[in-house]
Amino acid sequence: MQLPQSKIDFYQTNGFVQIDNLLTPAELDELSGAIDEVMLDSTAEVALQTDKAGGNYYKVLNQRVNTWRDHGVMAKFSLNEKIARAAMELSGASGIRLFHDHALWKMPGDSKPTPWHQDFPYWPMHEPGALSAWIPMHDVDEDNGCMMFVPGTQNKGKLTGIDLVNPQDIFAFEENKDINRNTAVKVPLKKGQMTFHNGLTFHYAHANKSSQPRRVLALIFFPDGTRFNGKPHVITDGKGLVADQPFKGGLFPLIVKR
Ligand SMILES: O=C(O)CCC(=O)C(=O)O
Repeated sequence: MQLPQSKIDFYQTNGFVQIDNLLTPAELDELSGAIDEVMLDSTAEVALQTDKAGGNYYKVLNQRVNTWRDHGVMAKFSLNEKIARAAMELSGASGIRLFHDHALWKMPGDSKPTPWHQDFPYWPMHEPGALSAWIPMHDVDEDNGCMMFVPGTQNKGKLTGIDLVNPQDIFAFEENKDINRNTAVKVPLKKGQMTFHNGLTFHYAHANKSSQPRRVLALIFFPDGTRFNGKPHVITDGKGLVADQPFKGGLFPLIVKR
């Protein structure tokens, strides 16, 4: 095992966990340089979603997906075996595939929080189990967009997806009346620390009140064997996937297996 059992137990119980020093400072510096390049490269063949809801989405997140297909150094990290192995150990999967990578910049200025949501309702997958690694390029705290998680909420199952621009209050859902939002845990991170969270765990990120972009790489992994549910999604549209069949092939690479 690469991770201590205590980290795996924490993740299984709470639906998120902090992991330290999976990447070396030199690796993080290399990744940080590459993520800057892909975010500043307007020719890259990636989905830039700033036009959603008349540009208001930009106040929440400025994002690009599947940077690994455009930039070799991003590929080196998005397909990094240490990170994927951690995801495999935490999730208990027999193998881990990459769904997509996600450069997540929260811009300074009129920044909005990323509202409380689950990720899984947005993903075109039948089985839950997918999880994200959230890797900041620098220190993050409540002033520049660190995350919060509500422990145990991964056990709520799949709920209605939240509109990230005009958000519903997930805590007001009838099925969530038993959840106390004050149990949410704030997770400031130092450079070199990262979190993993289950796609079902309720999470939130603070607005960026600093003067610099908050720069994060999120990697979305799923257990080998997860089946495509046939619903539209920017990552899968036009890729010839067959509904109800497991994801496979080089677009969703199997990075590690037991
Ligand atoms: O980085 C953010 O602001 C939110 C990230 C998020 O929701 C996620 O990685 O699932």
